[in-house]
Amino acid sequence: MVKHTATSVVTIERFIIEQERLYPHATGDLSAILYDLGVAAKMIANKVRSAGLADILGSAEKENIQGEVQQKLDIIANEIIVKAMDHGGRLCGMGSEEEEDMIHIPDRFKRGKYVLLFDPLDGSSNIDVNVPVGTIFSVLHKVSEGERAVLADMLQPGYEQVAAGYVIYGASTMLVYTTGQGAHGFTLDPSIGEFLLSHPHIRIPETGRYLSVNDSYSQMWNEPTRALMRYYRGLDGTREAMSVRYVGSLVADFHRNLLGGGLFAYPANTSNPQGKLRLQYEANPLAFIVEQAGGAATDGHRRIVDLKPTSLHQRTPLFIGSLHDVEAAKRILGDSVAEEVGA
Ligand code: AHM
Ligand code: MG
Repeated sequence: MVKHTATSVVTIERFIIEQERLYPHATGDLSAILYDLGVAAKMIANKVRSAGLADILGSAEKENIQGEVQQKLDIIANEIIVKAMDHGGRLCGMGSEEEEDMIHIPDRFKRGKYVLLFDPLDGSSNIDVNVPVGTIFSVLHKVSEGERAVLADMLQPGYEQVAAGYVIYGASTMLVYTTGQGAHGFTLDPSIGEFLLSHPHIRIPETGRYLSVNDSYSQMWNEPTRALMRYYRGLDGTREAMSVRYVGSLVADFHRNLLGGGLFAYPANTSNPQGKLRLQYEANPLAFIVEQAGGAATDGHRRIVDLKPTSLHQRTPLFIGSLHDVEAAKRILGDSVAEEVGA
């Protein structure tokens, strides 16, 4: 791979092309998908930035100044991605956290050999209070015969992902992605409208500083989960206490922990016995990225990317982040999660 110095200006387009050259048989289709996702991300970033304003301007009649009916931003983000991705001729189908069924590519467009799974606007309940939200995506090869995607194409385990990434709409907009050659981050320069390479070869510290978990569920956790959280907080005297940081926006919590070291946990609880987060739209793509950065992800018993999905919107408990902290989750929870999942 070409080595970039701190002073090189590398656009995401150039970086994607350089990565493609590592695969002599690459057709350019995956590169085009990633590039189109970058364009969709810029469009969503623009909507997110003006969200508060649009609400004020549209509040009287529920219409904005262009006369369009106000829509929830997660629906808008969903539409932006579908419209940006459906006509490129590289995808044969999509799955979105916002849509119950698979999204087919209209007959008027050419179909390709990839499927795209995405959460268009994760953490969207945070929009109203100006807290970062994000988009998460996962790209898989089509495995079925025929032109159209079928459910089996969407239900592949995470280790089959060919690319995955997320966008965080925060103080700046960042896109982080992997194609299995490391995890790389790009920051949107709003003055030129380009994502520029800012975080090449991200490495997550092996032991984390931060613990991200919604503690208000502690009464609904099983005893091993409570013991694990006591361990992370240093209450059992075997480790230094982690600092608790919980935004409640997965991408924001994950991003901080990826760069600074830490663990995000959304364990099963009595009201969410399978956890809350979606395997294909949230857990798998972030697991691919964190593993590429030297971290890990588990449901407490098995590696996230080894789980075999059985439905499109499957949920999973998730412990993701710094390697040693994820290993602790497996060590302390392993047996109890194995019992819950019947493994
Ligand atoms: P969403 O996909 O409906 O936005 O829900 C996912 C979000 C994550 O971003 C976040 O980590 C989690 O839900 C927070 O859940 P809770 O409020 O139960 O802590
Ligand atoms: Mg989500």
